[in-house]
Amino acid sequence: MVNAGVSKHTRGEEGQRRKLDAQAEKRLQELRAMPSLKSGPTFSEKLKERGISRRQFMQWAATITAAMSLPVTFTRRVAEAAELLDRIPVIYLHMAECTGCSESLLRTDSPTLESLIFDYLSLEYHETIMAASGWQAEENLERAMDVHQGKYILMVEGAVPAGRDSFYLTIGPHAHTGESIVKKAADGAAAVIAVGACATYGGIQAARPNPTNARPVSKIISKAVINIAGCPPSESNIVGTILHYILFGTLPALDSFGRPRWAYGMRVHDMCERRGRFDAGEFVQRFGDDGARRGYCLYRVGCKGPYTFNNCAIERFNQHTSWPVQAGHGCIGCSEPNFWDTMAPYEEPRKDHLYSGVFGGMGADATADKIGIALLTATAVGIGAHAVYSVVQGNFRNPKVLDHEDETKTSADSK
Ligand code: FSX
Ligand code: SF4
Ligand code: F3S
Repeated sequence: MVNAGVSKHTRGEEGQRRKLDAQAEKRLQELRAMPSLKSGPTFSEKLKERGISRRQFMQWAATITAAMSLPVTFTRRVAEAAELLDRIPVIYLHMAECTGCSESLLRTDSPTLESLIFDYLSLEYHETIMAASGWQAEENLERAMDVHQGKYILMVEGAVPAGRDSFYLTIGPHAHTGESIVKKAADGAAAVIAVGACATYGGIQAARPNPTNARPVSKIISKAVINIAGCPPSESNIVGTILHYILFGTLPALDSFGRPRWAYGMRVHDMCERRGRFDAGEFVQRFGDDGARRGYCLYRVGCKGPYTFNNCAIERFNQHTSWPVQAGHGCIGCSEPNFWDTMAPYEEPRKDHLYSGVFGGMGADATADKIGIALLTATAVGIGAHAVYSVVQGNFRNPKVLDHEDETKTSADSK
């Protein structure tokens, strides 16, 4: 009986894999038939220029394939999708933000494959890196929206200040408002991606008292928005999301806060290298104490990893070298809605917060202080094996991004 059940399940998984494979192959065929939108070196030439071997590139493709919860057999397709990135135009807008999201991707002393891939994208408009300014820049944006109507990916970094009278944040010589630019650009977009905490949930601009009435992109437009959360998000999550769209031509599976499940499906706490310390009850009591030197858990000095969903413990930042907890500070919950308000104070535990949807409503502090390994390791169940089932999204509506009246909730509550 058990064997019959397993084989039925395996057959279902195999059928799902074949369906995805066929979807990816159909999409790749369409992309191959499209002309390159870029002049200059080909992808292979760019790899060579930067001293990256084909083997290194394929290793990277295998890693990002696994990160996206795709079966390893998709590696070749993911690699080809990267090589065909220059077929899909991208318009990248900046609203109210610090540009840290672009910096996360671009400012490395030895460029990663992620930054090479970003460079290879057909970026039709990106204020930080384009040469044009003033009238010419505005014309470039208008032309890109016109020529690529209905085909481009719109990426937006930053919150959209809607003001009290919709006249905050004007950009360019015609003083168009940020809000009107985002709306117009979203109208002609094939897909809309919000990059970073500000574009996804409002970020620091929307923190109390939110003087400019800053809004997330999903509250400005009615189209579905893919939210790449984080302040900033990692280069892998930005590039992986673009690659996923290029490969399948559809939205990835999203959680209830619009985040791709492959990147934000797991709690920081469940992938943290200090988790053994947490389970053993070994906590840093003060920054700089002996526990800090020994790499103990940072929960008591405010780590919000137990409430936060992101893959940063695995993907890391700065060419995958480190992440906040590794550097010795707790997670501040930067990929969660309204985290500037909901996760403060950042260097103290949130004593009042309960996991209403996790561990049967058990309090996080009770978990940290009293609960042992058995309960906590149960959360690891469900990673990987069935992830292929949910890599692409069916119907999707923008999530209800929390307003301040809801702000005591985090996404841990809705899991
Ligand atoms: Fe926001 Fe991006 Fe934080 Fe900054 O621009 S997500 S403030 S790191 O960079 O939008
Ligand atoms: Fe890691 Fe923070 Fe969880 Fe401790 S509380 S195990 S430092 S994520
Ligand atoms: Fe952000 Fe926490 Fe990761 S602060 S980068 S979600 S460790």
